[in-house]
Amino acid sequence: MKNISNSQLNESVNMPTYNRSTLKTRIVHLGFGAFHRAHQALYTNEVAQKADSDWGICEISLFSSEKIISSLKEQDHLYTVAEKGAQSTQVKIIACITESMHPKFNGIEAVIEKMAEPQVAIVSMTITEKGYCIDPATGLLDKNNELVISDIKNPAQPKSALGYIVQALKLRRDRGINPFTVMSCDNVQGNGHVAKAAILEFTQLLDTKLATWIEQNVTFPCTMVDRIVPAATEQTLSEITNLIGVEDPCGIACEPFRQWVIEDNFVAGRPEWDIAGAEFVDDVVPFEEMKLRMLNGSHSFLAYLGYLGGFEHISDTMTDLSYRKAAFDMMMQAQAPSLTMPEGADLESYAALLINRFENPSLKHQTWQIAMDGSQKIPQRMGGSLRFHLEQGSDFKWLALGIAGWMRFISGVDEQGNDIDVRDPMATMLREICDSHGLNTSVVPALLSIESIFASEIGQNVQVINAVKNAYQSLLNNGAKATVAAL
Ligand code: NAI
Ligand code: CS2
Repeated sequence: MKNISNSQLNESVNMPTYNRSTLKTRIVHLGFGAFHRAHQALYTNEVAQKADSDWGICEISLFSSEKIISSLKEQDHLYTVAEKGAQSTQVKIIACITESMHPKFNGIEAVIEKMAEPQVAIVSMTITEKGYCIDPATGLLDKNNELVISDIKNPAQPKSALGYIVQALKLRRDRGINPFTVMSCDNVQGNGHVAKAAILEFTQLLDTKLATWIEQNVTFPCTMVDRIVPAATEQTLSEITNLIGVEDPCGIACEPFRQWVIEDNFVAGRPEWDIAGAEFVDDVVPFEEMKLRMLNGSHSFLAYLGYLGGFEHISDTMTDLSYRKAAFDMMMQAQAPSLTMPEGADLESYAALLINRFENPSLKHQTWQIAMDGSQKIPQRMGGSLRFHLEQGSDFKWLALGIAGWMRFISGVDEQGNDIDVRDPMATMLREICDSHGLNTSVVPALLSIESIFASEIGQNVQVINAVKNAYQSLLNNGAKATVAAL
């Protein structure tokens, strides 16, 4: 079959010039999704291109994605990233992937054996917020999670990412092989701390000695990751075909901007990602908090209110001045005051840059896509800042409207009476609550009392209940567009 590895690409496309045969699988990555393809893999590719690096990646997806992994194999692990600015597009070919696996093709044992290979120094992850099997409000392991229950019963046949990592670390300890670093690249507040806490708690349930060994030997750096990478569509893939000259089912489009701030805490070495623009720092948490609250918080706000207001993409919401102003105010009035940043951080410029990124008309980032998994996202995008405003006695109307927008969205019916496809790991429970109340403000306290989303000091707070009820009532009476305009 004609593909990127065996065909003449368009003349304008530059293939990396480094010697791929010198790369070793020193990173195993879990979650070959849209984001990783345009972020960590691209940084690693650039390091190989610019320096004498032997860091290659084995790509593994534990859930679904069989098709993308088999396509990647068919094209010799090469694929395209198209960086789409408002005016122009830059194409990059990524060549640092050494191999790929999927438990469905290779079996669970082979995947664990790969992670246990002595030269593997980092196991990294983009497995979405729900992949950590935590209670979103507390950030601690959810022992009732069905994957956790199954993995504790049958640890040699894990299903969760936690189960795979722990099993691989067990093999390494038993064989006297050095441990690897576990690096989360998900949008999770304190992602390294959360990964560590979840893995240790999980291991405690299996083998306390192993838990102690992991605690003493494995590192879990926190990372702040940023690049807007919408899910690929037919249109994206056909644009990529036009740009490179052959079809690339693994191709992905993203914005030109990228940022990666990494806590420099690696137990077995790491690539020099700084060569490609990453920053290594001692404390990532303030940067993570800034990004999660200002970018992702306003993204979720725009996703719920935008979807309800009839906007398909984030860039469409930016063409409405009320939405644009509301997003900026959400960043500056609701989120920025709640942050403690290192000296010199300029949050106003950061907010202006975010609005500019959201405006990019070439990126077709669906409001529906961002609205997904709200139960996992809202606590970290809005919970911390809500707590801050309650303590300060300051205005939190943007947060109240964002939460009301989520509640209206998960009702499953839009403002025209059409069904909404609500995707969330807690969808069944949310559906039952919404159905039992209908489109009525009585649903607000019922949803606010779900403690895994809203800690009781938030969910039971009368001020919060009233503010969200008012916003919800306004959405019912006036619709999303008018409510945002009146904010
Ligand atoms: P995607 O849907 O393209 O890929 C998701 C990946 O996660 C797939 O490889 C899937 O196999 C894996 N996965 C899903 N559920 C899992 C589970 N329970 N356990 C283990 N693996 C699981 O999504 P995308 O865009 O790659 O985003 C993934 C994550 O990356 C996001 O949730 C977010 O935390 C982070 N991220 C995404 C950005 C973006 O703009 N797309 C930007 C910054 C961070
Ligand atoms: C988005 C993020 O899907 C979402 O929830 O808010 O994936 C966002 O695009 C990235 O975090 C940008 O770095």
